[in-house]
Amino acid sequence: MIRNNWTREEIAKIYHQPVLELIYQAATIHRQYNDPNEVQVCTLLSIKTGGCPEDCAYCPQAARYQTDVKVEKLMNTQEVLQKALEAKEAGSTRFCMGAAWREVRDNKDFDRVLEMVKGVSTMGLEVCCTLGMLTEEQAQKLKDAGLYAYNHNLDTSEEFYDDIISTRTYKDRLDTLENVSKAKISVCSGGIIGMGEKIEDRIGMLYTLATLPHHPESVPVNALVPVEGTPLEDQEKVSVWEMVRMIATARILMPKAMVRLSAGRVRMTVEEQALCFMAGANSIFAGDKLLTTPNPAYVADKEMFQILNLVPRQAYKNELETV
Ligand code: SAM
Ligand code: DTB
Ligand code: SF4
Repeated sequence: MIRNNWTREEIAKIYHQPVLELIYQAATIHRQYNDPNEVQVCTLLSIKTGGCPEDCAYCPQAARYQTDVKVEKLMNTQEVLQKALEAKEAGSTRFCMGAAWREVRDNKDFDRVLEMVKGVSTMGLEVCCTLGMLTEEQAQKLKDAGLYAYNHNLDTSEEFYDDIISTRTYKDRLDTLENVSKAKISVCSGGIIGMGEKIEDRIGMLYTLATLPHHPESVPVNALVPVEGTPLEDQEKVSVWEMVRMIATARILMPKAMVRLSAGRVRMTVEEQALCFMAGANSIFAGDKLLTTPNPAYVADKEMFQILNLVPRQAYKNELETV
């Protein structure tokens, strides 16, 4: 049964179970709704890097922090389409283009992004974008160009949000998600752990996601990648058990969502990632770079799929199942 009326108390109870019980419960629910051997392989590309006016404390692309990220203007459409083709040939079924923007503006750059979306969608890949805040009209334009999904993370709980970002509000984030939904674009929204938040904040974020009118179709769970020069550069690594609890709880609350084991895999062993898949994660980002930070190499992930007997998930599977 899919529920949108979870309470924080219920979520806390799920989250705080003995960890093996939690994994078992999540794994059981996972099997009822998804093929547990299937993991979607996605590729990220930063189409416009760095120089962002926002102050997200975790982000190496914020202009105000001194990091190693080199500012680059919006890529050419042809170059992006070439990258998408390479991703497809390497086995990805979803291609996500990220821009270090506060929000989309109605200008030539946006027109170019619409061109990219058109091109990638004709390749049969699930096309996703993450471009910052969107209006309803902009969401509709993206939809018309063939956009399948839009990523816009809540990042953390409403209460902790102000400690991480001051240049926009939690409500702004939720408004963008609503605009995306209204345009009938698949919603991808999750967050980051390891930023110094309390467990209640993790529960708070899951509460907001799981009580939206419709659960996001996709929920990325990121472990903070601490980057030198950002305010969070010295944050300690989160334990794999914290990742597992977060993934398992997301899986139990939102049984049909794609739960994505996102940033942070470079610091995890195959055994640790296996626990995450057991707990209900069913997607990874592949390729040796996320947007600006390192990620495991294709060959390492290929080997992991072989060891764990995982099979890559086909594109648009949800759509195919509902027709
Ligand atoms: N600028 C757009 C925005 O903020 O919505 C899109 C790109 S932004 C880089 C996409 C997401 O990446 C952020 O919401 C955040 O959750 C994640 N992210 C950024 N830096 C990260 C880091 N150092 N570690 C983990 N996740 C990170
Ligand atoms: C998400 O939740 N994680 C991905 C994707 N959505 C866009 C991005 C992770 C970025 C990690 C930091 C970097 O590589 O710049
Ligand atoms: Fe800009 Fe997005 Fe990074 Fe925030 S997360 S600084 S909005 S690129």
